[in-house]
Amino acid sequence: MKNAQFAQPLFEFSGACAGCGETPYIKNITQLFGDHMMIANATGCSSIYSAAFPSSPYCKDAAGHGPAWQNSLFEDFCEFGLGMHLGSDRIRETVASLMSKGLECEKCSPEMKTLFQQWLDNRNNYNVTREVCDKLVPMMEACGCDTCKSILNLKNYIPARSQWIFGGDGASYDIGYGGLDHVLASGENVNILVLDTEVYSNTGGQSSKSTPVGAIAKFAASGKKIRKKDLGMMAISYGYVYVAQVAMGASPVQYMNVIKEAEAYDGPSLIIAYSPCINHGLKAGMGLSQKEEKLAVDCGYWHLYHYNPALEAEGKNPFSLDSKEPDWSKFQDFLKGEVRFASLYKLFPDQAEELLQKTEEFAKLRLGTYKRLAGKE
Ligand SMILES: Cc1ncc(C[n+]2csc(CCOP(=O)(O)OP(=O)(O)O)c2C)c(N)n1
Repeated sequence: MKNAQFAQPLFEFSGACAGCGETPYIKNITQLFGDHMMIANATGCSSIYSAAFPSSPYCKDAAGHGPAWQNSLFEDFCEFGLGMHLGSDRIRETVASLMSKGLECEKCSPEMKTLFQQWLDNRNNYNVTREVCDKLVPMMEACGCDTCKSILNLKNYIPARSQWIFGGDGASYDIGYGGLDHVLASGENVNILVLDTEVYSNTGGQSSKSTPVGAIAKFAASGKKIRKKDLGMMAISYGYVYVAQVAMGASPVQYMNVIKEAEAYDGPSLIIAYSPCINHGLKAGMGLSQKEEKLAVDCGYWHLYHYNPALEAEGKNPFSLDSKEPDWSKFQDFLKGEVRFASLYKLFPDQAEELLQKTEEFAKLRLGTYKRLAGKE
């Protein structure tokens, strides 16, 4: 985690609220993969702070490499990302057939042929393909044969790409869910990051299926009455989707491991990232939003886990519960530290206690499910 902070972020100076829980996840992902990332962004806070005209926080490094970013609709962001991925994959197929042709070419040098072969053997490996690209491009320019000219027309597709899809919980759990499910089911190698603020943040905090029971939100003015949807569990049911729940402020190491593993997994990944938001009304202030993530995990409000389908093939349990046994005695205090829960005591004093006990009860039920999956119960 510490070393990663020496890498240049390719997401900087965003227009997000101070203390936003979403942006640190994005900043960190660009430190790891920014120079070869493509991002499809759902409409929501993350599209607004990323495209507040006339500037964008996405930038490039000294070599001119940086994330390619575009915003799509709320309801089709995952399909949009899948399209980006399939489009570049199709073009890279053409690069592959041209490189194979180059192997037979009389004009291409033996050194170039070694590089063509190296690319064909490692075409999804960014480091190898970037190195091959840097060496090959001047050689192909010098060679000038028809095959080299055709490859040079597609030179931006020589290095492997990392496809990301960003969206909030409103997009992921609700309005874009059909598409998210479809894209997960496709088995394609895309990484979906859900910036989970448990409300529709950008439009002022409407209730989503991620809003937990007891939380006050728009359309749930007296506190939400039913429990939160478990998006991760739904995705796990496929058995071939890498799924994780993270909270950077609670465990930066778990977050870092998950992000690297999810990106490396050759299939769909879904990372659900707990993101404190101004809509939560943190009594400690947004300056302590990372600490709030830790409090959420310590008291059992949020749980950390990852499900790596690759482990199943090795005969291991693919599900790992990464957070420690919570201290449930801190749960109600945690709720009292956020206006979205605490104001129930003022507005609906006769119902507050019962509803907020349900918040705790459902958090316990969720953890029970995770423990059973982890083989800890
Ligand atoms: C189909 C559709 N409905 C509503 C909107 C208006 N809208 C734009 S952003 C947004 C909230 C997004 O919430 P979420 O996905 O949770 O992301 P967050 O803002 O919390 O990061 C809404 C409702 C829209 N753009 N498209």
